[in-house]
Amino acid sequence: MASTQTAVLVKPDGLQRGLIGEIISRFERKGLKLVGIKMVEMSEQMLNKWYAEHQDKGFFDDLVSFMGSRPVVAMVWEGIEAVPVVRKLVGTTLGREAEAGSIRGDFGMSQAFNLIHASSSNEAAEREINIVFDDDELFEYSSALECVIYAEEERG
Ligand code: FUP
Repeated sequence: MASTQTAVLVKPDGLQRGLIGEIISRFERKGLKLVGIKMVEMSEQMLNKWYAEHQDKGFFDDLVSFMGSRPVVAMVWEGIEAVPVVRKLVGTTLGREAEAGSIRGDFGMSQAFNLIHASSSNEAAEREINIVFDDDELFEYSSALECVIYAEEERG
C-alpha cells in the first residue's frame, strides 16, 4: 500500500496552550512519519486559499483573523491512509463533543479555538501542503521503525 501525506496546522491557540510537543508526540507514537515542519504566520492570501470552501460562511472572517493572529506550526505527516488516521487522532470539530482520547477531545472546549487543523481528503492535503511548503522543505527518508510499524505486505 502506498503512503500518503496529510497537512496539519497547530493553530494559534494550540501554540499558546503549549501543546506543540504533545501533538507531535501523539503522531509519532501512532507510527506516522514527519516529512515537513515549519513555523509560519499565515497571510490573508494564504488563508483565503486554505479556507476557500468556507468563504461564504458567517464565521469566515473571524476564522481568517484568528488564524492570522499569531504564528502556527505547520507539519506534513506521512503514512498509509494518513488523512483518515490523523483526522481520527484530531477528533471532531467541536472540542466539547470530540471523543475522549482525541486531541480536541482531550484538550479543547471550543469550536473556533479547536487547536489543530488536519486535511479532510487527499486532494485537500495536496492543496494545503502546496500553500505552506516549497518542494525542498519536504523530505524523503526511510524510517528505521517502518519494518515494525507495518507488515511486509502493507509496505508493498
Ligand atoms: P474541521 O474539518 O474539523 O477542522 O472543521 P471545518 O472544516 O468544518 O471548519 C474549519 C474551521 O472553521 C474549524 F476548525 C473551526 C471553524 N468553525 C467555526 O469557527 N465555526 C463553525 O460554525 C464551524 C467551523
